[in-house]
Formats: sequence, C-alpha cells, structure tokens
Amino acid sequence: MGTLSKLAWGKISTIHIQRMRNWARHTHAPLLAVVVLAGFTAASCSTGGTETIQTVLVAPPNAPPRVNRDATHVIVNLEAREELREIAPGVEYREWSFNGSVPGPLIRVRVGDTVEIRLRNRSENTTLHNIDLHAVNGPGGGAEATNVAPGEEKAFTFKAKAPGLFTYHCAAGIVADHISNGMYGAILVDGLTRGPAVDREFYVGQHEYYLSDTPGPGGIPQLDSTKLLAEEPTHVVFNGATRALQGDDVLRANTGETVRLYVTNGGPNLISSFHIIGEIFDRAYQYGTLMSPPLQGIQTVLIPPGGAAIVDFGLDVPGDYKLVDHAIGRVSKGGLGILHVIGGEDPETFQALGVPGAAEPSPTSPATAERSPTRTSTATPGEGGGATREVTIAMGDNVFKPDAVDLSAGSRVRFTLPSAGLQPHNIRIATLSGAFDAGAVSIPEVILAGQSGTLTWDVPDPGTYKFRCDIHPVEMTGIITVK
Ligand SMILES: [Cu+2]
Repeated sequence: MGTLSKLAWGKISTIHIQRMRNWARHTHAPLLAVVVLAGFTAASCSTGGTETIQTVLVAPPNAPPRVNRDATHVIVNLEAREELREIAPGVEYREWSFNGSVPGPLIRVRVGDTVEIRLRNRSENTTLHNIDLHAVNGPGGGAEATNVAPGEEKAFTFKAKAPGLFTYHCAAGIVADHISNGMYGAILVDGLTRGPAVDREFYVGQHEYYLSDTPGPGGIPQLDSTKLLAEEPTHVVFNGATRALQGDDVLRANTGETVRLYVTNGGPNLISSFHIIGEIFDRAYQYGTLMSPPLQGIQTVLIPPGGAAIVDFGLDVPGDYKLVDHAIGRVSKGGLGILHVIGGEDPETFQALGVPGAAEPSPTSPATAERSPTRTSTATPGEGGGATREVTIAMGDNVFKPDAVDLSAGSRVRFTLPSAGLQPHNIRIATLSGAFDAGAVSIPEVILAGQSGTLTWDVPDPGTYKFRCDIHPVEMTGIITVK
C-alpha cells in the first residue's frame, strides 16, 4: 500500500473511532451504517439494545486502529480464496488465503467481546476450508464449526478472554498444506491495560512454501509434500511473497518515532528467530501474550509455528533496517523485509568514523556505512606471485554487470562483487565441464543488498567458464572466457 493510502487510512480510522463513540452513546437508536473503502469495511448496528459491530479489516502490513470502545458483539467476515499470485519474481502459485492476503487480515477485538466469525468458501474454490483461531476456548478453535465446502458459509461465536496476539489458520484436510498455501493470519485481543502508545503499527507474517520442481497444470508449481514433510521449504517469506516488504512496498517510518510490529508465524514447520538488523526491541511480548509483562532490551524473538510476538522499538538513526529470520540462510529463500527510516542523523547513537585516527571524519553517512561491509574470501589461494587483476562484477536484481569477462590462463583475479539490488545474491563459477557442484568455485556467503563481497580466483586452463547466482540460477548467469 502506498504512502497516500496509508495517510487516507489514518484519517478514516479517526473518523471510524469517532463514529463508534457516537454509536456507543446511542445504544438504543436504530442505527445501520456501513463504511466501505478499499481494503476495509466497518459497520455498526443496534438491535434490541445489543450493539453489534462489524470489525475493521485491512490488508497487511497494515494494522487496524486501536479498539476504543466497551466490549460488544463483533462480526468478522472472512472469505476463503484460491487465487494465482506471484510469490517470487516469475513464480506464480495457486495461493489459498483468507480475504486475499497472506497473512490474512489482522482481526482486532478487545477482551470481553463476543466475536462472531463468519467464514464463506467461494463457490469457485476447489476444496473444503475452515478456521481455527488460537484465541478461542472451544473444540478445534472453531474449525469444526466452520467446515465449509465451496459455496457454503458458516459461523460461530466465542468470548475473547485472553489479551494477546494469536495465530489463526485453516485446519481443513491436510492442515500443513492449507497453511503453506497461505491460509494463516493473526487476531489481536486488546487488553484492558496495554503498553504505551506507539507512532506506527505494522503486521508481518512469516511462513514457508514448498514448491515442486516440476510444474503442474498450466505450468504452475504444485505443493511438494515430500519437501513439506522433510521440512525443506523452497521459499521462506514475509507477508506471502519474497518481495512483499521490498521495493515500493517497504515499511516506512521516521526517526524519532516508535514502531510496534505484530508478528505471527504460520509455519507450517519452521521456528522463526525474528530479528531486525540494527535494532533492539525495547519491549518484546514473547509468545504474543499481553497478560505477562514484556521482556525488555531483546535482540531476537523466537516465534514458533502457530505462535506470535509483539515487539516495540524506537527509531534513532535513518537507514534501511532488515527484517529477517536470524536462521540467516533463510534470507536466501526470500525471508527479507525492509523498514525504511528517514530523518535526521543521531551521531551520539551511531556514527561511522571511517579509518580510525584519520583527521577528517568520514563524510559517509552512518546508514550508508552500515550497509557497506566488505567480506573477503579466497577460493583458491594458489602460489601467489605476479599482479592480481581487479575485476568488478556488480550484482543487481537479477543480473550480473558485466555478464561476460575475458581473462588470461594462469593469472590471478580478484572479483569485487557489490550487490546493488534488493535481493541477496552470490556467485559460483562452474568447472570447465560446466559443473556447478564438485570443483566449482563460489563465494561462501550470500551478499545482502547494499553489501559487497570479494572472490579471488586463480584462473585455470583456457576455455569458457559459466558463472551464476545460486539463488537466481536461471536469470543471473554469465560467462568467463579464458585465453
Ligand atoms: Cu483451507
């Protein structure tokens, strides 16, 4: 969602809360009003003295406004959808979702509410769905009460008793399949007391896809059950797609602001070691509970599949802050989001000094400096001697520049590999026979956006050597010609 939409949302939410207050004051008035805007609906009516409201639903990464009202009867309208969606560049997948987003919308209620969950299964869908909310005390968390075939709709109510952030998911059929296909989300039960107000709230979900190597009908990858049972996902993503929180869709905030993230982990298999590179969580509501006091000064929170966490932090220094699962190899599978922070520098909090002891402080901004560490690896040390040729190959999204390099046999070359895109990349040079496994030479690390790596290579026998990025082996390829 763009900045303008977010601004509009802020205004609308204020209006909405004001209306809720007015409605609360006229409990016996015959009211029926519906507000429908792109991305959310809100409605309220009073029937026989019992106020009923329709909850506000917005698509992630947005969170609905705080609940500022007495406990009441809240209706939540959910719809199971099965739709094609691009989950990674060039990768379409038949995603299953609640209301068309992954994760499904953040449902926001308060302690004491009677929550009426209505689940509709679109008639054009192919399979049974339901919903199990972890905020429910009752069989299946509501799953049995909401088993709906395509074209059906069912409902149930539950009393929201425990404050906190809870996962919900589809529990129909092979449950792991439904979650991996995208059917999970979170419900926030606001407590009677709560943490301090923050300037911005975002909603982030992590989960895994298990795609088949061989496409199914229509060239669309299928869910690979073998990979799912082996817990070896092809993609680990935030908000349903590898780039959901990148490019134009980064989270945005300003220095001096406080931010709260509602984070849920759909799984179905992996525990998230959720971390923001360059930030410390001032408060972490571990497991999503709002009944226990938050932990303070936390670097990384564990979020089990079917679990959640709420984290608060203040922003002091501008720059791009990366949301990751600190099981960091998963970044290569797509698990990377960006929080883009703009505003004035705060040199007392963070300052890059450049070369220690140099007379002039580095003009490099702290944010830029943080993004430009250089990693070095030597693939084949060799005997040394002779000049080392320097060659720079830039890694964009998803292309090498240049993608053709001429070198001399027997020489030594040092590749400098700046990553200018938003995706992580690496480089691997094949053997003369074209093999990318045994005998191939690669930089051992993944180079994250804004970072740079080096690879030293003793140029072998003449011939043509292919190279590629292991993460984007189809698009990111090149050739080294050795003479
Ligand atoms: Cu389902």
